[in-house]
Amino acid sequence: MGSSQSNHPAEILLHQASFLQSAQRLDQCPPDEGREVAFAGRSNAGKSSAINRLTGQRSLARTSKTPGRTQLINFFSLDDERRLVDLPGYGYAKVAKSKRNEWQEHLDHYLAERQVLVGLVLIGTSAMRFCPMYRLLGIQTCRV
Ligand SMILES: Nc1nc2c(ncn2[C@@H]2O[C@H](COP(=O)(O)OP(=O)(O)OP(=O)(O)O)[C@@H](O)[C@H]2O)c(=O)[nH]1
Ligand SMILES: [Mg+2]
Repeated sequence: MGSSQSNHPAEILLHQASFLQSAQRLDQCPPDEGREVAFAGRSNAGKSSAINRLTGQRSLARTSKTPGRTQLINFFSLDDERRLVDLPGYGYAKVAKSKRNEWQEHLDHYLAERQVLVGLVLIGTSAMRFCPMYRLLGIQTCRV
């Protein structure tokens, strides 16, 4: 991904992303209408950084060296009906176990119930590419 501007429609759309809202639970999410692509992966995998890179906005999604930075479900509007979603990580995070379990439960609900979730980008290390489970599930992997 280069940093130069292009006139590609997808890039124009991504670059106009703006923060919409955060939600702790499914019932606090925006109306279940339109389309969403969410970014998931382990804590500290680089989910928020990937959103910033894609949208060309350095601090749109908050990032940190400390695992467990994103604790809410964060929505970013691309236009009236399309959104990107920054999810809390799963696994290790530098927060109390009870709190972590709580947000993992909300995350599971979002993934299982959200009707407008049309895409899920899994951010991880290159080892993921060779995981038989992903191949079995038909999940496409790529290196960026
Ligand atoms: N070397 C390297 N570091 C990265 C990359 N992407 C993100 N980081 C760094 O990894 C750390 C975590 O990045 P985040 O984007 O906050 O990760 P996250 O998956 O959103 O983390 P949580 O919100 O805590 O789940 C930050 O210090 C980033 O600067 C990458 O591609 N390469
Ligand atoms: Mg994050």
